[in-house]
Amino acid sequence: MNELDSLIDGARIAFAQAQTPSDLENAKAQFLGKSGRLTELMKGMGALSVEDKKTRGASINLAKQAIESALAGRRQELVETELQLQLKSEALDVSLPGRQRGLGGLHPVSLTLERIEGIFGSMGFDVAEGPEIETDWFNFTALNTPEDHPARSMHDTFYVEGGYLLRTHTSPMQIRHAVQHVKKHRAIIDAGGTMPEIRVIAPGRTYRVDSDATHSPMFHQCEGLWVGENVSFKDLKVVFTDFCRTFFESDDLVLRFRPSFFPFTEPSAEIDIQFQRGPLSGRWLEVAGSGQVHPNVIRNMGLDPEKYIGFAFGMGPDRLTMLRYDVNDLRLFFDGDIRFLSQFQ
Ligand code: 2NM
Repeated sequence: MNELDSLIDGARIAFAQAQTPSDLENAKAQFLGKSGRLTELMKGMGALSVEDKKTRGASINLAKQAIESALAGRRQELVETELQLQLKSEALDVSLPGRQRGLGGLHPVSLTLERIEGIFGSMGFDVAEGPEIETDWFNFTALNTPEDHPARSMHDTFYVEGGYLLRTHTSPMQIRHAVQHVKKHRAIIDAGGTMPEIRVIAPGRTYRVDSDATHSPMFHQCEGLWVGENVSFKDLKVVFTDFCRTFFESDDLVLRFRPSFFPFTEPSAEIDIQFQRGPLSGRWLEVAGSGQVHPNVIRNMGLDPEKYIGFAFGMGPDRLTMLRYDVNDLRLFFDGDIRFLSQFQ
């Protein structure tokens, strides 16, 4: 192998060994640089004859071209390799699942309210919803609550600006609904005809100045009202018994109506339930208050208490939720801890 061929071979080997563009530039300098091997050969031509210079020059030029082409080839290879590495390191796995928005769900108390509405709905009750900021009239006076009743004190009720208050129960909604109903059927009533019965429940948020393990300043209530010309305590008992058995999915659930007192009903009764099976079996649990709507309240609905009679009840959906799901601290419902709340989905 002549000197020039071995020089070309040497260059190819050196270029092949270069792993980076800067390696390659160093290798290039060794052969094509100012004091590179090829340049040295050219400098050595000075002593040759004109004839020899021609042939030698042509040979060196060919060698130079071969080295430059080897260099260009290797450069291209390195660019390719670098691109492949970059593509690999920046690769996206398009088959990975995307970042998903968590599925929302209903609050356990909302689930209970939906359940209550479904059961009473199937028994022909409407659902009435209305203001949480109420007037003294709808929250107390219309419900036959005396001026000096302790529930009206600032220790028990949240008063807000303008003489308004945060409703302490959902009964004011019963009055609002009854008044609307009576207005709608005024003509029939005045003509001495038969007004369609009022059958309604009022679920929603209520507020009292109270806060411990079993009381929250905001809590839920659901009141029920049934007014007609021919309604009796028997109807209240049947409806509420059926409700409790359906709600707790327990056909042998027993109810007890215990005499009590409320300003808006007379007579009044506390309603207790007793499970016959399960962890709570045998214990009496208070779940609602009830009674025959007081004649003064019937009058405030715009009806004649000599002709119309009503039965009402009020229960706490928060407590019903605790019983149904065996939760022992009311505050868990209102802490907003997603780990607790997501268990009910
Ligand atoms: C209760 C207990 C007893 C009640 C009364 C009325 C109305 F509007 F007819 F007067 N609504 N709800 C009532 C009766 C509520 O809760 C413990």
